[in-house]
Amino acid sequence: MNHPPLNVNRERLDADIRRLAEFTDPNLPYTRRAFSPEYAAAREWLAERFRDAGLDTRVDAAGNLIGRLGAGGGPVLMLGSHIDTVEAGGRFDGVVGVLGALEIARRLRESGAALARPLEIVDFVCEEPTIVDLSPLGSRVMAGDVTAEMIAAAAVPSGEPLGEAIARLGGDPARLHEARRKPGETLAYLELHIEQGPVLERAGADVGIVTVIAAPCRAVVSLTGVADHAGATSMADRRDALAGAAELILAVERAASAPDLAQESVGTVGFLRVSPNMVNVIPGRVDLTVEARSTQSEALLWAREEIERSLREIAARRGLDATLEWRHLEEPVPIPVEMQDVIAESATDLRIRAMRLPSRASHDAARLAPVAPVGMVFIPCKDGRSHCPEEWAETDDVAAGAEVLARALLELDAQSRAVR
Ligand code: HGY
Ligand code: MN
Ligand code: MN
Repeated sequence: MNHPPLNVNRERLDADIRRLAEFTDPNLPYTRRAFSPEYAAAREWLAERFRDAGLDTRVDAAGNLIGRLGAGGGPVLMLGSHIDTVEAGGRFDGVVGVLGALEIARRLRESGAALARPLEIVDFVCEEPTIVDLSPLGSRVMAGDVTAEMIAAAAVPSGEPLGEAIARLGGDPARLHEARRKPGETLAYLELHIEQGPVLERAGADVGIVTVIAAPCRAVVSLTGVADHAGATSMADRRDALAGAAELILAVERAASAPDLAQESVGTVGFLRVSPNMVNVIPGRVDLTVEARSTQSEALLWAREEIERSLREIAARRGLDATLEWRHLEEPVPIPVEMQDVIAESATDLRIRAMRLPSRASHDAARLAPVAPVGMVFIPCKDGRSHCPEEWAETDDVAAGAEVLARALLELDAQSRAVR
């Protein structure tokens, strides 16, 4: 690979990351939920930055923000990620991928490095599970995995119809099919992302080459017992929905920590709502979410079946009614070895210490895999923390990751010249 380093502008990248972090819910650190006012304002700012960079900028029918460098038709190269966050999240999850892509596009223009293929950089709308069963929304629409009918039936947490929320961002659900990419239309999709775990930092590696993306499976669960007087109801007479939920939470933890699954699987109850949620009332109902993830399909299936079995046993023993609905099912996504290798070679040429590792988090890349060869470059994050205000990545690492990504992009572009 004899491509000159792109020399991403570290100071400009740092300033963009700091500025984007300012678009947050004023009452919460680093909260920019998809479709929120702060998200819309951040989108305006980002679109302006795309235009300043000389990119042909538009919002596709799904609400994805797309900046294009290079005219001409035919298959494109694509870089991207997302700028929406979880609640009280961080400043780098998704952000380093979008701003890293923008910086690469700017440096390509400034350096005059002409690509053979058009380059599109994308901020995918609603990557985080703001809508449990449709996120990551923008990349799934692009891959044909979310249809107009599914959008028409959905609403954002505020109750606003999802179609209207998408239209507010400049999308057009009535023309959703136009946002779809068929296999062959995208030569390669590359995503720069923080690892969101501790592996790179502990290994002293500067970048990670993702080998497989773990699959998140998410279920909504309700447990219904009998709300009653907390003082006058004997323990033997109770049907306490929250006590049942407590047992289920531990059962999820056990299922994910089973000896032959450990390391590959995780399980979490991240959301729980108690009704009526009063100090002197026995909880009559609990609604919660269960999430199971693994890089191994069979482990994921086992964990899901074990969680369902536990729920049935707990409900029967405690006289509770229980429902469980898997609203989001994914399979682990292996990264093509040739995509891993082009990234590995790129890091070697740049004398950047790299290692291959699985992604325990999920990403837009996972959803684009059915329609494009995908690759991911990870950078370390401090103490492996993410999805919290403590999330931190060094700008030097972001710049190094962007440099590796850019070199891999240039190589994929060069390889595509050979195939006309
Ligand atoms: O949950 C995830 O893995 C991603 O951050 N949406
Ligand atoms: Mn995230
Ligand atoms: Mn992310």
